[in-house]
Amino acid sequence: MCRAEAVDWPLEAYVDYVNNNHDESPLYLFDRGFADKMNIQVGKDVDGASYWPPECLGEDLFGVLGEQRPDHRWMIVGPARGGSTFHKDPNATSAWNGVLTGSKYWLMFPSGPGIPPPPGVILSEDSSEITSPLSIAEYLLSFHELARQTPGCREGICYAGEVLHVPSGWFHLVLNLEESIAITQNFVPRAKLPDVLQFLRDTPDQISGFKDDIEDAYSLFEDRLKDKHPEILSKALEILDKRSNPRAKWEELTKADDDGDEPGAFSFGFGGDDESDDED
Ligand SMILES: O=C(O)CCC(=O)C(=O)O
Ligand SMILES: [Fe+2]
Repeated sequence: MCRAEAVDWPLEAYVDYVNNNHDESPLYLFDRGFADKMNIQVGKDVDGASYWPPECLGEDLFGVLGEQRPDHRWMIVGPARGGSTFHKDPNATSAWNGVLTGSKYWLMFPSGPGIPPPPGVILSEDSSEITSPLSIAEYLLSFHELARQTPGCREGICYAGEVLHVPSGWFHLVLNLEESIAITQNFVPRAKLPDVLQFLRDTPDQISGFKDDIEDAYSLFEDRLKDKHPEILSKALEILDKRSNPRAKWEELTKADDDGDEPGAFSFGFGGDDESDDED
């Protein structure tokens, strides 16, 4: 059986559907259990592994959660015209998406404080809901031109053998240009740890993909990091602290330095140990 949207189908039935449908928005297969079902081993150090995450993307700090990590990998299969409407990936994770067969068109926008959502995408007040009532085809017909002229817009096509990085927080829309099979995996790189911690801590009602018995994902993640990567954790918490308390950042920039300036004397924070590595 495989999972296509809300329905479990025998794989043959889905393949039959892919080969014979003319739907404008075809059902998309998104199966998180594919590795077990197909007996595929994943991971560079795993015997007989079929694939592993691209090493250039760095570590995956959700790895500290072991079996308790939220859902993080999917096989994605669908016919031409299928795809994903605008969304951000869950829990402020980053992702990579490797195309095995076919090709996909990507339309992406960075996000950050003060950056509005892409044209035609409306967020609820707390940003928890994305209202994009249009199908991919309707979106592209009505908003594609405007989207392409919007600052920050990135677009491109990935063909078989190519892998795309989706940075944490970026909006993306994906369209299969032909029948495609892809594998995607979500991860937490060090540079985005503050974002993930902030998401888990401040928007617990938006957390998704954890098993039901995990009630406090933030504390679980923080405890595991404290145990396994205490320095990475404390650096991330320091960045978070400055974000939630801009005054602390200002005081750091203006505090007396060690070479005898008067307390309160202004000094520029160049070369300081600030958020400068909170970037990709
Ligand atoms: O349709 C695709 O391949 C993109 C999937 C995606 O964005 C996701 O899994 O979050
Ligand atoms: Fe995504």
